[in-house]
Amino acid sequence: MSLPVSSSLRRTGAARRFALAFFVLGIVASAFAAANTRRPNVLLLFSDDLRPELGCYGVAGIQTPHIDALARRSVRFDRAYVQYPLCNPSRASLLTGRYPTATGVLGNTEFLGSRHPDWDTLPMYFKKQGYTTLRTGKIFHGGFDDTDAWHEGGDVRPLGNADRKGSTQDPKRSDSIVVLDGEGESHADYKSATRAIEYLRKHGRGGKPFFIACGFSKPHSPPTAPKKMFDLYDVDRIPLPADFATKPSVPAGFPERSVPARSGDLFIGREASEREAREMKRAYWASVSFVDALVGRVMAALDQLGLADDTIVVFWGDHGYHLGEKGKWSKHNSLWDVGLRVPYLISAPGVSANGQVCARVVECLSLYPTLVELCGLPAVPGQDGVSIAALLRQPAAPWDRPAISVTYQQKILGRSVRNERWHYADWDEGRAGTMLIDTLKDPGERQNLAGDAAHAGVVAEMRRHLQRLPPIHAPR
Ligand SMILES: [Ca+2]
Repeated sequence: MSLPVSSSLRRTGAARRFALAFFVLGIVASAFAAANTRRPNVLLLFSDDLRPELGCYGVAGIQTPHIDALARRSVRFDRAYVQYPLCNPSRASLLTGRYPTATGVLGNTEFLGSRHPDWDTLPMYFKKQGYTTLRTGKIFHGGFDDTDAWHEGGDVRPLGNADRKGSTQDPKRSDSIVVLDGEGESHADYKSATRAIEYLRKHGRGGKPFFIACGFSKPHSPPTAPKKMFDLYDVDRIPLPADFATKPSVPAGFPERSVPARSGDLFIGREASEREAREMKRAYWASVSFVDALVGRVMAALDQLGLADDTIVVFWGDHGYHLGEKGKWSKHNSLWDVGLRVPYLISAPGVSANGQVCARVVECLSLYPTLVELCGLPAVPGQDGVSIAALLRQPAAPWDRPAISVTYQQKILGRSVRNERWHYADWDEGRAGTMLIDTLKDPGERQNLAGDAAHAGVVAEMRRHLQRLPPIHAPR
């Protein structure tokens, strides 16, 4: 009677020894695997006030060979929309994965950190997850920084990690054109690229993966570039938009609020003749080509150091921009397509369908959860953005999540919702105007269909999507 028990015990003992051996082997194997499957590095390249004015986005005549080359090794999102057409709110949204109404950062004077000290910004989260986090140039809005999020490059003397009063912009300076010598070595953006390259050399093969964020301040006003970049373009061949006007002009049938009366960056408080407009747009193009050359320097270093296969690269513009469309020369409070649509390239080696174009509408607050998924990190709860990693694998996969964007001016909330066909916007929930555009038939956004009874169902559907917009966060 005892034999079976004994036998059973012996078997159990053997099983235990096996299990122990497998357990030990498992630990060794997973440690080995961990050593050989280091998390991917991340390289973020931001450009300030850059709409998709790039060769890879189909703009004829502009010269952006390096960003075009990056697009060929990325998925290029053709319909990527920011959540607010202004630096600080757009960046605060992207760097938290939350809508601007949730961040409460709705202008250039509010500091994210004072509103949500408990949230981990994108670099802070990667730092906590074991990354070496390195900043150079403009990532948060100028003067604001999540100082503690960076191992190196955090702004040790932030102008104000507190809300600011009033604007610091000098209209006269903003409105001028700046020509640099040589390759633009004297400019802060050139130095930002140099520092990013130094980070790659120093940390590229370190014990920990790196998270490098390199933010260029151009083509933000004043348009600035080396002379050689201006020489790329003949001013007489610079195209102006079909709805060019010499001053901000609300198209017939659209709400007054859709085009603010004053441009905020260029031609501030003055009219633009066609000649001046072409010269200014040429300067913007030169400034874009300057950024393109700097992107080329950083990418060349990434390749030369043999880091490209281990590094996710993202290229992003922080909001759209009017270059004379509807007579406007800035981004401020624009819910138009040109105000919200941006370049958005993601290159994830081994994952993304590189070289393909994704025509799905995506929101830029997708970046944080997307990087978290691509790097195999634990998901962050409470975010509004969702990962678009699935679209990196299959750019044509079904996707039904329209892009929501907002503005907030004179205590009136403007809201935009955009899908692959329709673009709807309203102000003060419609009390201060609505607009509906069939973007497939009217890409230049010239005809407002919001009042057309035949489109009442579309309006209702688009408004329904706005229900997921959180209420405006009030500071404590
Ligand atoms: Ca900006």
